[in-house]
Amino acid sequence: MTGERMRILSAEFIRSCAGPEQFLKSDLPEIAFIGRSNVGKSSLINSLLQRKGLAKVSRTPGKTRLVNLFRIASDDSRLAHFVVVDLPGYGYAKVSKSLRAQWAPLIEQYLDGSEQLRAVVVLVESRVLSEQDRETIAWLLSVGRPPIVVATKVDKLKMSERVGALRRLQEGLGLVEGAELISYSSVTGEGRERLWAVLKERIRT
Ligand SMILES: Nc1nc2c(ncn2[C@@H]2O[C@H](COP(=O)(O)OP(=O)(O)OP(=O)(O)O)[C@@H](O)[C@H]2O)c(=O)[nH]1
Ligand SMILES: [Mg+2]
Repeated sequence: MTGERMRILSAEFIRSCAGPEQFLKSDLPEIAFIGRSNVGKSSLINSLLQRKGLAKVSRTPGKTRLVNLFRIASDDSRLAHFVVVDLPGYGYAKVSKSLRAQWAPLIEQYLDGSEQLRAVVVLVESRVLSEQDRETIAWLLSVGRPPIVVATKVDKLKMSERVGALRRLQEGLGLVEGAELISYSSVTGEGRERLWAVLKERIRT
C-alpha cells in the first residue's frame, strides 16, 4: 500500500466529556484510542495528526481523565471530516478507586453507545503483555467492535528484539491468525502511514 500522504488541514479540540450527555451528537465518523495509562495514546494522536501539543502528554500516568474530543479536517476525500476521541487510560493503580470507578463506565458508555464510532484503536506496549489489554480486546469483540491493535514505543526495542516481542504480543493477546498488529513509534513516526491506511479502510467499509 503506497498512496499519497494524507494532509491534516485542521485539528481542533472540541471538549472534554465527564458524562455521556456531553458526547458528540453529529454525523461525523469517530475514531477512538484506548489503552493502559501511559501507553502513549495522546502521543500517538499528536503523531498521527502531526500536531505537537494537541492532546496532552505526560510522563505521569493518568494524565487524560476525561473523554477528549477533537475535530479534524483532512485533504483525503474519504476522510475529509472526522472526530478523534482520546480516552482515559485504564489500569493505573495510583488513581483513587472512586476516580477509576468513574472512568470505566464512562469509557464503556462511550465505546458501547456511540453510533458514529467507526474504529477503535487499542494501544499496547511492545514489551509488556497485560491481562487488561487482553480483557479490553475481548470486551471490544464481545460488543461487536473488533479493534485495530497497535504496539507502541517500538523505538525502545532493539531491532533484534522486535520480531520476538511482536510475535509474543500477537500470541499473548490471542489475536486471530492474520489479524494485524501495527508497530508504532510516536518518536520516529514509524507506523503512521500504515495506521492511516488501515483506518481509512475501516471507515470506508
Ligand atoms: N520512546 C517513546 N516514548 C513514548 C512514545 N509514545 C509516548 N511516549 C512517552 O510515554 C509517556 C506517556 O505518553 P502519553 O501519550 O501521555 O500516554 P497516554 O497513554 O496518553 O497516558 P494517559 O493519558 O495517562 O492514559 C510520555 O512520557 C511520552 O513521551 C513512543 O512512541 N516512544
Ligand atoms: Mg493521554
